Amino acid sequence: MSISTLKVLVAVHSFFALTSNAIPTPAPYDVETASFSAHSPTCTHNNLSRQCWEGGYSIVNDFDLSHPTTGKTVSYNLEISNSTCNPDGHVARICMLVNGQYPGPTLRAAWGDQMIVHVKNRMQDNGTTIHFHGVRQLNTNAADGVPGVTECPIAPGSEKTYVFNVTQFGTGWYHSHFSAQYGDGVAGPIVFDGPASANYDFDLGPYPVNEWYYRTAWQASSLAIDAIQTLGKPPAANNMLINGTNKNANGTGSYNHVVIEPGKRYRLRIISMSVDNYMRVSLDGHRMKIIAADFVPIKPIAVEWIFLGAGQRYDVIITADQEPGNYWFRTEVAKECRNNNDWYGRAIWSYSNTAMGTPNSTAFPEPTDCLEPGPLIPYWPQKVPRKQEIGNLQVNTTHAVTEYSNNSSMVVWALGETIDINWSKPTLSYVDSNTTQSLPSLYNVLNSAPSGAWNYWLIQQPLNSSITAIPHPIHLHGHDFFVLGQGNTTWDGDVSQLNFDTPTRRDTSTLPGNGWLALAFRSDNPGAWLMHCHIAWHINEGFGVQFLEAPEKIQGEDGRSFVEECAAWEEYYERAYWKKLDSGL
Ligand SMILES: *[C@@H]1O[C@H](CO)[C@@H](O)[C@H](O)[C@H]1NC(C)=O
Ligand SMILES: *[C@@H]1O[C@H](CO)[C@@H](O)[C@H](O)[C@H]1NC(C)=O
Ligand SMILES: *[C@@H]1O[C@H](CO)[C@@H](O)[C@H](O)[C@H]1NC(C)=O
Ligand SMILES: *[C@@H]1O[C@H](CO)[C@@H](O)[C@H](O)[C@H]1NC(C)=O
Ligand SMILES: *[C@@H]1O[C@H](CO)[C@@H](O)[C@H](O)[C@H]1NC(C)=O
Ligand SMILES: *[C@@H]1O[C@H](CO)[C@@H](O)[C@H](O)[C@H]1NC(C)=O
Ligand SMILES: *[C@@H]1O[C@H](CO)[C@@H](O)[C@H](O)[C@H]1NC(C)=O
Ligand SMILES: *[C@@H]1O[C@H](CO)[C@@H](O)[C@H](O)[C@H]1NC(C)=O
Ligand SMILES: *[C@@H]1O[C@H](CO)[C@@H](O)[C@H](O)[C@H]1NC(C)=O
Ligand SMILES: *[C@@H]1O[C@H](CO)[C@@H](O)[C@H](O)[C@H]1NC(C)=O
Ligand SMILES: *[C@@H]1O[C@H](CO)[C@@H](O)[C@H](O)[C@H]1NC(C)=O
Ligand SMILES: *[C@@H]1O[C@H](CO)[C@@H](O)[C@H](O)[C@H]1NC(C)=O
Ligand SMILES: [Cu+2]
Repeated sequence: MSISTLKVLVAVHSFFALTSNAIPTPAPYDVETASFSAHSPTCTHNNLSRQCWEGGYSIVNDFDLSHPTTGKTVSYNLEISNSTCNPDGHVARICMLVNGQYPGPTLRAAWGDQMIVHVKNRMQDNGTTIHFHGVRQLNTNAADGVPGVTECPIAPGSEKTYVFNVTQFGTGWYHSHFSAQYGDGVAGPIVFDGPASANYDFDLGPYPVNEWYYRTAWQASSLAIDAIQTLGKPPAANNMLINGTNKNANGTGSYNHVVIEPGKRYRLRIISMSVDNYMRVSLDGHRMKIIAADFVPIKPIAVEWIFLGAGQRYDVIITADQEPGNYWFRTEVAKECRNNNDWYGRAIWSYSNTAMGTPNSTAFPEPTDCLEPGPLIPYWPQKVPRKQEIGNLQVNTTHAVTEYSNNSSMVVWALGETIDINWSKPTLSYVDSNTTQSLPSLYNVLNSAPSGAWNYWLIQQPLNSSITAIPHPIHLHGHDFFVLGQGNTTWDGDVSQLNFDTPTRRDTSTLPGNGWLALAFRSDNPGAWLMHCHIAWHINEGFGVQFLEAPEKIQGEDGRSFVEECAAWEEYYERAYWKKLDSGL
C-alpha cells in the first residue's frame, strides 16, 4: 500500500494549550578571550591558536559570508554492498556497508577544498543515494543526494559522482536517503578541518553514536509503519553503539577504548547516526566543553551530559584533568522523549599512566528533561530581521493511524501535508523541463521566499496526546537555520519571546512534544531542498516538506546527470523484486 492512497485519510487534530514554554534559561559560558590577529601571517593553526587558519582566514570569518578556495581536490570512492555485520557480538545480520565497513569510512577534507565522491551501488536489490548531512551544497543542489528530489536512486550496478565545494568546517556525516537504508549501515562521518573557537591538543576524530537493532532497518521501519503489530509504538532498539561497537546484554562484543594523557585537551566529534532514539552522552567525571553545534562554531559552554537527536552533532573538548584511572563514557536513551531501548552504550576511557580496567566511575546525575543544551550562541551571532508576526510558512504536524478491516494499518505523519515522492521523477526533472507547475501535490513542495528574503517557519504539534508528545529532530537541507525559539505549548503569537539577536544556528533542531519550533533562514541557495524529521521511521511515514528556492537559478552543471541515472533506475525498477512501500525518503 502506498501513502498516496492514504493522504486523504490523514486526521487533523485539534489543539490544546499548555502553560509553559521551553526557552532554556541561560547557563554561564566561558568565551576564550585570547586575542589574536586574524589576518597576520604569524597567525598559524596549532594547539595554542586553533582560532587561526590559512590564507588569511580564521575563526572570525563566518563561512556563510566568505570561505577560502584552496584549489585542492579530495576524492573518495564509496562502494555500497549487501553484506553482514555484527557490531555488538550478538549475531551477524544483513547489513548494507560502505567499503565493507561499519560505520562507513570518514570523508575528510579541509575548508575550501573541492570534494568528489564516486559512489558505486554493488547491491542487488536496492537503489541508493548519498546525502551529505549538513553540507550546504552552495549552488550544487544536484549533489544533495535525495532520491525523488535531486536525483533518481542509483540503480544496482550503477555509479554516480557527487561534486561540491567545502564552504564549511566542522563535523558532519553522510548517509543514504533511500528510505530506511542508512539504518542498515550506509552512513559514515565527515570531517572538514578548519579553525575552532577554543584550543585543544589532539583531535580524536569522529565519535558516532546510535542505537542498534537485531532486525534490519527495513523490517523495523515496516513494523513502525504497521500500527497494529506494534500497538502504535515502533520496535525498541536492542543495543546502542559508540563508535560502531559495544558489548551486548550477555557481555560478548567489545567496548570502544580511548587512551588519554594526563593534562591534555582532546577534541571529540560526537555524531548521532540514530534512526529513532534521542540519546544523552557523558564521560564520567569530565565536563565536556561544546565548541560547535552541527557545523556551526559556538561560544564554548561546558556541560555534563549532551542531549542529541538523530542527525545532530556536537564537537566537544575534554580535558584529562581528573584522577588517573578508567572512566565510563555513557550513552543512554532519553526515555523522557518517548524512546525505548533494551540496552545502553558504554566505552572505556583510560588515562595513559594507568592500567586499563573496568571503570568504577560514577555518572553525573542524568537529566530528566527532553531539552537541547544551551544557550548555544554561534561564534558569529547573526541577527535575524525582527518581525511582528512570524510563520509566513506555518505548518502543523499531523499523525494518523489508518486501520483497515483486515487488521492491517499504517501510520502516516504530515508536516503540513504528507510527502510521498516518485523515485523516477525527481523534483529537479520538473525544474529542468520547466514544468514545476505540474509537480504532484504529494511532493509537498512549497515556494520559498524570493532570493535574499527571509523565510520564517512556525511548526506546531497538535494535541496533548502520547503520540504528539513525541519530539522530532527537524533537519533542513541546503542551509543552516536560525532557531528563534522552541516551546512545549501551543504557539501564542507573542514574538517577544523569540531570540532574533543571537539565535542558535544549525541544521537540525528539536520540535518539542506538544510544542512548537520557530525557525528562520534566508533564501540564498537555489535548489529543491527537503526539510524533514530525522527520525527515519517518521520521514518514511511522510513527515517532510520540500521547498523550491529560485528554480530559475538552479544550476544545470555536470553533477546533474539524472537523465542517464533515471533511465538506469527505471530499467531496474520495472523488474525489481522489492518495491517502494513508504515516502521513499
Ligand atoms: C489490508 O487492506 C489494505 C486496504 O485495502 C491493503 O492495502 C492491504 O494490502 C491489506 N493488508 C493485508 C495484510 O492484506
Ligand atoms: C495550526 O495550528 C494552529 C494552532 O492550533 C492553528 O491556529 C492553525 O490554524 C493551524 N494551521 C494550519 C495551517 O492548519
Ligand atoms: C516545558 O518547558 C519547560 C521550560 O523549559 C520545562 O521546564 C518543562 O520540563 C517542559 N515540559 C515538558 C513536558 O517537556
Ligand atoms: C602542543 O602540542 C605539542 C605536541 O604536538 C605538545 O608538546 C605541547 O605540550 C602542546 N602544548 C600545550 C600547551 O598543550
Ligand atoms: C567551486 O570552487 C571552484 C574553485 O575551486 C570554482 O571554480 C567553482 O565555481 C565552485 N563551484 C561552485 C558550484 O560554486
Ligand atoms: C543472551 O544469551 C541467551 C542464551 O544464549 C540468548 O537467548 C540471548 O539472545 C542472548 N542475548 C544477547 C543480547 O545476545
Ligand atoms: C541482500 O542479500 C539477501 C540474501 O541474499 C537478499 O535476500 C536481499 O534481497 C539482498 N538485499 C539487497 C539490498 O541487495
Ligand atoms: C531493500 O532490500 C531489503 C532486503 O535487503 C528489502 O527488505 C527492502 O524491501 C528493499 N527495499 C527496496 C525499496 O528495494
Ligand atoms: C573509532 O573507530 C575507528 C575505527 O575503528 C578508530 O580508527 C578510531 O580511533 C576510533 N575513535 C576513537 C575516538 O576511539
Ligand atoms: C576504582 O576506584 C579507586 C578509588 O576509589 C581507584 O583507586 C581505582 O584505581 C579505581 N579502579 C579503576 C579500575 O579505575
Ligand atoms: C483483528 O484483530 C482482532 C484482535 O486481535 C481479532 O479479534 C480479529 O479477529 C481480527 N480480524 C481479522 C479480520 O483478522
Ligand atoms: C517556463 O514556463 C513558463 C510558463 O509556464 C514560461 O513563461 C517561461 O517562458 C518558460 N521558461 C522557459 C525557459 O522555457
Ligand atoms: Cu519525527
